[in-house]
Amino acid sequence: MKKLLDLSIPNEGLTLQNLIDDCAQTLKYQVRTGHPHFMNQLSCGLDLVSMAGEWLTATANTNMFTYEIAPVFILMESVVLSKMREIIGWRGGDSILAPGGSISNLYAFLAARHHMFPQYKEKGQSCLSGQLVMFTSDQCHYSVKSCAAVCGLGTDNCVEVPSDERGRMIPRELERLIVERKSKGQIPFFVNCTSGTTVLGAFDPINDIADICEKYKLWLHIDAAWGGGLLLSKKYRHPRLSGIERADSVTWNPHKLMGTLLQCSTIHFKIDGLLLSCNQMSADYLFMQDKLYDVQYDTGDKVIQCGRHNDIFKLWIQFRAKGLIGFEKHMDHLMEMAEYLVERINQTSDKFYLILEPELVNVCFWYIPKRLRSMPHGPQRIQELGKVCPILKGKMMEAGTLMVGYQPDDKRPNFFRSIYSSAAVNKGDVDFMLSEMDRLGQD
Ligand code: ABU
Repeated sequence: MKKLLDLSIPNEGLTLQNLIDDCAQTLKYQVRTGHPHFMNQLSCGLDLVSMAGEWLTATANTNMFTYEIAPVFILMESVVLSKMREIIGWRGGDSILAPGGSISNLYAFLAARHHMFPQYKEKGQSCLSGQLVMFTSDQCHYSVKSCAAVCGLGTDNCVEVPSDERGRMIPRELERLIVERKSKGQIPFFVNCTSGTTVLGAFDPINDIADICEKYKLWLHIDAAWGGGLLLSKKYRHPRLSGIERADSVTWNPHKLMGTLLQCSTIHFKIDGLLLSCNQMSADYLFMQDKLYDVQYDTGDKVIQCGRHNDIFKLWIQFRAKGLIGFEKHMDHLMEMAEYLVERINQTSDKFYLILEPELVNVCFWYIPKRLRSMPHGPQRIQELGKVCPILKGKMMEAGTLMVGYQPDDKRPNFFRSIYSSAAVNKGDVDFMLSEMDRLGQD
């Protein structure tokens, strides 16, 4: 790529034609993540309405910290986030758009600590009588553990709770580990429950985890960055997200299942006012209290950033275009495509091996090349199937016809994980994926 591209910075500015050529080169060599045969990441596809929204956003080119320079967008944010909280099952509360799910999870951590130990903001560690401890499943997104590193707990105090064979947190293990840490004089305060794990797409059992949080008075955060979109589907919301209204905070990324353009991540709180009291620094050059308007609309003082990108217009315009009914159809379509893939894998079980029945659009499987088809399925074949994944993925990338991700987990060597989060994917694309993998993987 370095040989193909001229990325140098010239002394003198280039001509318009040069710039147009630069644009063409850039798109020519960039991976087409909007193509229905891109199934590599949780965010796939290109929603045209949301893309138009991004263009308008760029044209307006404003900062989201004060109402005075972003009045329409600030009001839009308030309406959309309030609707999302209503869909979660809350009345009231507060929310903010953050730069990605990891930062949304960090906001949850900060708000939880502030709520439980309000003096922490001013006094830091000295206000605590022991070591704070947080809990999450061993399948969670790595950003949860990163909160422990970034916020001074240390990753040893982010306790990994074992999960079952489907990748769901085991509640009795959570309780055992809470009791164990308490008996050491430590202070459990935060539990992260994942709704849609990154690799297997598993949903931790919310109600069982919420019962434990209530019993031990712990903050319940739900990382539904990935699975949150299913809140919009009556058919698929339950039982996966049943009990979500019991959470104290919820991360939900529209840039994943909802297909909003990157990036668009939301964090929601049941308690209103917490974001402000936790993060407010009252910078007097931005957040003057004697302004013409109601200064609660200056959202900049609720966040740990100063400048904040406008991520709302592309989501709002998408909601306007689809309506809640359109989004429900979108979710049902994605789930139906994943179900169709499972059906096709089961029909061609000589060539493909389904690892588990998915709860979400993550379908995890192995491709079985000819030489391994007669070998009995067991540890030896699994090792060999794991070795096939990087080779076959390399062939996909060289051919430029398909992109499907692979990874190992704690129970198995490499396996493929295909993702349907693009509304453009249809049954023909699912069939193509299987036939193309078979074509490229023949030898
Ligand atoms: N934030 C998780 C994204 C990982 C993925 O797209 O596979």
